[in-house]
Amino acid sequence: MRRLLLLALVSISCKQQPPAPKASAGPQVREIAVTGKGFEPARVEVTPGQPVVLRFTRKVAETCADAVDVQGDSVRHMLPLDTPVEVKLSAPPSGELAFACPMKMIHGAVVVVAQ
Ligand SMILES: [Cu+2]
Repeated sequence: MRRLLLLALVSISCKQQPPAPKASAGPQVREIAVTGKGFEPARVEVTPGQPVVLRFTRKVAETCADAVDVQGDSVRHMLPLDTPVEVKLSAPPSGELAFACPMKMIHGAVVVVAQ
């Protein structure tokens, strides 16, 4: 009984602490396909201030999204058919980062969500 009570107290005190940043956690990888509908998903959620990898894979030949521009990244990333392309970035403290095809007709966003 005493041990159960102790466990309960430990779990309560753990919940009251602010979430500690996971130092050992790798980047947040988000898979994004380019299909006939555009980017899928068109919105991905990430944790503030953490490294992010957007892994784009173009799955259709007929699309104007054969490359992607990501806000805050000066490099245009070509998207060869069926080839995963990783775009590394750091999530801002809040807000969104837009991404789009070079003509800005097909777009999406990385949305920062506080945990
Ligand atoms: Cu386009």
